[in-house]
Amino acid sequence: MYQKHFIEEIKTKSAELGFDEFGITNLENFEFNSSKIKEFINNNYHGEMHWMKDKLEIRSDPKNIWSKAKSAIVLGINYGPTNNPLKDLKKVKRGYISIYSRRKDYHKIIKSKLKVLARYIQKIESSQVKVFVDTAPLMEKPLASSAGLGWQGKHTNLVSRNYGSWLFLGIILTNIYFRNETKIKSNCGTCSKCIEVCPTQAIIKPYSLDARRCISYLTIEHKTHIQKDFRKKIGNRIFGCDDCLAVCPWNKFAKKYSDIKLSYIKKLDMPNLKTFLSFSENDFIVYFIGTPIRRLGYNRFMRNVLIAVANSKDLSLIDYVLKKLDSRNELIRAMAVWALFCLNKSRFFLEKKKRLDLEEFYYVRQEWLNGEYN
Ligand code: B12
Ligand code: SF4
Repeated sequence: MYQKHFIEEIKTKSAELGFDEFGITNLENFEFNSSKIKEFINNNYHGEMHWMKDKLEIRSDPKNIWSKAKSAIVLGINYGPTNNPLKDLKKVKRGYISIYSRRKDYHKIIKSKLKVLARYIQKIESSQVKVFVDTAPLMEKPLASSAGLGWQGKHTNLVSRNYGSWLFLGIILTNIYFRNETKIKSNCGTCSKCIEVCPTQAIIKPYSLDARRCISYLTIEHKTHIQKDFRKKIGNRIFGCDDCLAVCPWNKFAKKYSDIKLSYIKKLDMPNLKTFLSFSENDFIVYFIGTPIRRLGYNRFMRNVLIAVANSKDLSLIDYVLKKLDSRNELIRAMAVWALFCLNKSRFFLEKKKRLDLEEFYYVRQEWLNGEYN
């Protein structure tokens, strides 16, 4: 009875702080998830995210990150968009930034709220707590599912009855033992919209994502060249992808308003590709300061912009692309070659004559050489 009252108090405080979803789970019965993450790593689905492999043992059981942990208090914040983001993908002269990143970095906002809630819990009951958002080796989605916030959809993200697929997650681990609240069973049924919509077929079967194929991974985590097969499918997406979330029928029940929307940054809502092409490294830093895009770094950002430019069919961008052929960074140079090839073949061959013999870098040379066969 006491525990029920205690949980109600934490729930009320979490709502006051702006959290939309709340649940508690103890850390028992995690074996299924441990075996699945091992399978994920064995299949190399993590690609260049070596930190996932390096911390596999810790990540595979929440008790490994903190041996005293007995339960997880799981919080969710709705970041559902007011419009259907799939429509933005048709605006090919503009860059698509995924919905979660069109705002101040959510990590900081959620972490500060978690800390306030953690201190509140400690005031009620003397206990130890640790807070986590995203970056620690902890499997947040399975914890959210077992705390009753929703279920892991076939796209692998957590789906909530109240907010659909648009929820950020945050975790407080505590040494207090809680009995488990009711877990929600999967409500995906026969639906497979997220699997079908994925442009790169990254969801290779229900509940299983090969991150190496995921546009979110390719544009955010992948540090080197992006394979040619994926470039057209990336379209105008320059940071992340929302297709599998946006198509989920459970979004129609999603409530729209959330506290985190207060930090929405209007200029990140479908900005012009032309503006970005003329950015210097310093312009990039100033423009994206305090947003998740800043962490991408200038070179990868420009790599992504040039892929979107290649797909834009906007011939007015050619002069900007030509300038990028002189970039000192080979990642940028390579994608400038590709963009030129896509926008204007005759100019491509003209530039190739002048530049190929002078080019030292293997990947850039490949772009000049392979262009002919596309
Ligand atoms: C690595 C990572 C990525 C990688 C890999 C994604 C992935 N699906 O693994 C990449 C870069 C691709 C990525 C992309 C995105 N991410 Co991300 N990411 C993470 C991170 C850091 C770890 C995820 C992880 O552990 N993956 C490993 C796999 C093996 O675990 P899993 O996905 O839970 O897999 C389970 C299922 O496969 C399941 N399973 C397998 N078979 C079966 C069968 C059945 C029947 C069932 C029920 C389950 C099941 O078992 C596995 C273990 O439970 C988390 C934060 C965190 N610390 O947890 C954020 C996190 C998952 N990302 C998040 C977000 C928002 C995104 C993006 C939407 C961002 C964007 N717009 O671009 C996309 C979504 C892409 C997608 N469809 O997953 C949110 C998701 C919130 C939510 N509502 O679920 C998180 C939780 C961050 C946060 N704190 O809010 N991400
Ligand atoms: S789109 Fe369909 S299959 Fe995918 S998560 Fe939503 S309900 Fe489940």
